[in-house]
Amino acid sequence: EIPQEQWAQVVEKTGGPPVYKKIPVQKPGPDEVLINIKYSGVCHTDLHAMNGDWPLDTKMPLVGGHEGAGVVVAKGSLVDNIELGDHVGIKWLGGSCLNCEFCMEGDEPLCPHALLSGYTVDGTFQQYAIGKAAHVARIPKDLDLAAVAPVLCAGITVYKGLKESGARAGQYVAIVGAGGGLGSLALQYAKAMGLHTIAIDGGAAKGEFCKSLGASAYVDFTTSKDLVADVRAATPGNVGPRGVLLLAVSEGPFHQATEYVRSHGVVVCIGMPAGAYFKAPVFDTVVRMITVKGSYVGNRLDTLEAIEFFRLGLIKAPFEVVPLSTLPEIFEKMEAGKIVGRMVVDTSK
Ligand code: 8ID
Ligand code: ZN
Repeated sequence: EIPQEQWAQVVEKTGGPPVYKKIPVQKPGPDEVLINIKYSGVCHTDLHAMNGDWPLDTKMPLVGGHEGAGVVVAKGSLVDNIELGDHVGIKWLGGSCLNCEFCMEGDEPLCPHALLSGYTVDGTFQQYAIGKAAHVARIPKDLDLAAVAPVLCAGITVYKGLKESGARAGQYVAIVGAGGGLGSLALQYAKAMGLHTIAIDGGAAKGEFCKSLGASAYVDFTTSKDLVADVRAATPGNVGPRGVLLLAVSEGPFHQATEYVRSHGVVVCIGMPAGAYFKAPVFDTVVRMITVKGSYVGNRLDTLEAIEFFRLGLIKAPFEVVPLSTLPEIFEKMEAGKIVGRMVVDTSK
């Protein structure tokens, strides 16, 4: 029984706050499914979207959210590979044309016609969300939907970022913003991939948390007197990490990364602080052969692989489940950098 109306968190103007209210349930188009979202992770991107931080407009009013896990309750006439009752997830990349050069190459996040869940189309901070059948993530039925939700953006993104770093088993990677949502999953994926991690974040609580997730060292940016030296000192021979995953929502760490990354290492930009620029010294970049690159979510195969790591029990990053109605408070805690790991909302409350 699909209701006519449902609860949702709706951003009605840039800057927010989101308004908890009843809105109509949409009907799926021919190539779409309607999903009863049970749980959704809350990503810092949702806060950037509400605040209008980026040079890309959101739809407005907007239902945010792009880490939604739930059950298919209706489908369009062209959908023949998904059944009612299947468990699926809505991720950041809601849809793409599947015909352009980027889609053909498996780079669908780069598709010029990409639909962005919770940004250019309504997302998962509602009880019933629409997903394109070609792009929803398949979730095996025995998985806990609350626990798997953060994998749908944070997990896919950091798994892809670690692959883009080129680091191999036995090598060191620095995870900047390691105590946050993406960071806590990055520590777990890195460990599962055989990589050693140096966690960088602020405060003792996040330090203990990062260590509990397997970080070989923790550097506290709020107390370190020489962060570059401390990060290097955490690698054998003080040469610095092979890869750096920049997940912090702050510009400063981007510049530090080019200083401590190992020569011939790779700096991967993932966090997107508002209005930030990345400045790297040309001399060092050349003579130390440093690579700087961006990494943007992941494709459908990255999605499948990231979920498979989770299914195998290799990813257990802590999360806290709270009612969907409390989203404004989650955003306040996030803004203050006070969330350890990921918050997941239960759409039934
Ligand atoms: O595809 C992508 N590239 C992608 C996908 C998903 C998310 C990018 N993102 C972006 C988000 O939009 C956001 O800008 O990644 C960033 C991190 O998202 P998140 O993990 O959801 O945010 P969080 O949970 O708030 O964690 C951020 C952490 O950074 C730490 C904070 O303490 C927090 O733990 N941090 C900050 I702020 N400044 C720091 C610093 N100077 C820092 N850690 C180390 N050094
Ligand atoms: Zn996200």
